[in-house]
Amino acid sequence: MKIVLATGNKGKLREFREMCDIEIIAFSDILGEMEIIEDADSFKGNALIKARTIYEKLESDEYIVISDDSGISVPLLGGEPGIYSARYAGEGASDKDNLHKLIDTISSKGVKKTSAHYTASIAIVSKYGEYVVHGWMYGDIISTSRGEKGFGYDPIFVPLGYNLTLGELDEEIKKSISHRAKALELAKPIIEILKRKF
Ligand code: ITT
Repeated sequence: MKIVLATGNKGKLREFREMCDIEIIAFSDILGEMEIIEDADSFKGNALIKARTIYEKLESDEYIVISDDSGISVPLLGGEPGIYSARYAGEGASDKDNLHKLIDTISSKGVKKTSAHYTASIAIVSKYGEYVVHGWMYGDIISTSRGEKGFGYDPIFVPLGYNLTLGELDEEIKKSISHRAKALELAKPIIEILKRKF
């Protein structure tokens, strides 16, 4: 039995590896790079598409496949970018392009700070069934990028109860409060039970 992470996002892979004490293989190390069409209308739906696609491509029932679909939602923008966070600035946009699009969008509304939250949906697919868990992190986004830590929208996200962005805060703090950490806390016992079944 092996655990495979169905993500092409290096930031997610790093965080999963740092937060789990089990060996996690990147799907690309087995299957090479692959584009997966994420056309569901929810984080849960897209997480399931990614985990199911990789599970099927692996063509072996000896794997537990985990995926993460995540994003940032801004109530001022009607919940955008939400499930479109990875392509907010268009198809093929980089993290920096998306970050600057969000800064420009809130700035154009005359706002320097507004509430936002991250969502992470983690799907687990194996021969013993499919599971999905969620985690959230609430805070504000600001119109100035600060700090180099984390990835994606982290340089403008200030978690509730803090004054610094996730780009500036110690990475240990993100690992203790993040949407991904919270979803993983729910995913870990499921993975443990599944591991024992193999
Ligand atoms: P995979 O689908 O291959 O996992 P992706 O980057 O396309 O990689 P998503 O479709 O789930 O992943 O999009 C998530 C986007 O939301 C990601 O590109 C980031 O911009 C943002 N995001 C999610 N979690 C984040 C976090 O912890 N910190 C900063 N940005 C995050």
